[in-house]
Amino acid sequence: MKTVITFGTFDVFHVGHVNILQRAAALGDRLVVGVSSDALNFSKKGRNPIYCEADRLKIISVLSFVDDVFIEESLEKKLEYIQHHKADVLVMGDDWEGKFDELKAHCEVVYLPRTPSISTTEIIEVVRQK
Ligand code: C2G
Repeated sequence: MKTVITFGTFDVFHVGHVNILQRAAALGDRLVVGVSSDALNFSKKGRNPIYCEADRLKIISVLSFVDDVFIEESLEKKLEYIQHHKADVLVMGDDWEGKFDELKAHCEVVYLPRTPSISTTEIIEVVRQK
């Protein structure tokens, strides 16, 4: 049983999120997703997410290719989460390329290319302008 773990805020859920989660799931038998807490998102992006952590967690948890979800409280706790969930592979989007290479001592680390031309930030901008 190969377990894959990935992380993200997944705010205003869109097809780029679907694509990376599907590709992550295809790398193993079981996909576990850490969803950033509202506080972690604020510290990373300097704004509150549109959807609160409970709603973002619920959306990810009902996806057919996701097996388990949890709230990610801190970027520094990646190793703890990997060990707790017995993950064999860490998947991150390539906007994080190189950032988690030190974890290669504990599991496989794979950076997947982002889906072009879609982001939560751009969706928020477009909706604001209407
Ligand atoms: N993503 C993607 N293509 C897009 C947009 C996002 O592949 N067009 C991917 C990102 O690369 C990331 C995942 O979708 O792997 C979630 O994206 P975000 O919600 O923006 O995640 P982020 O806030 O970067 O949180 O511990 C790390 C963080 O929790 C990652």
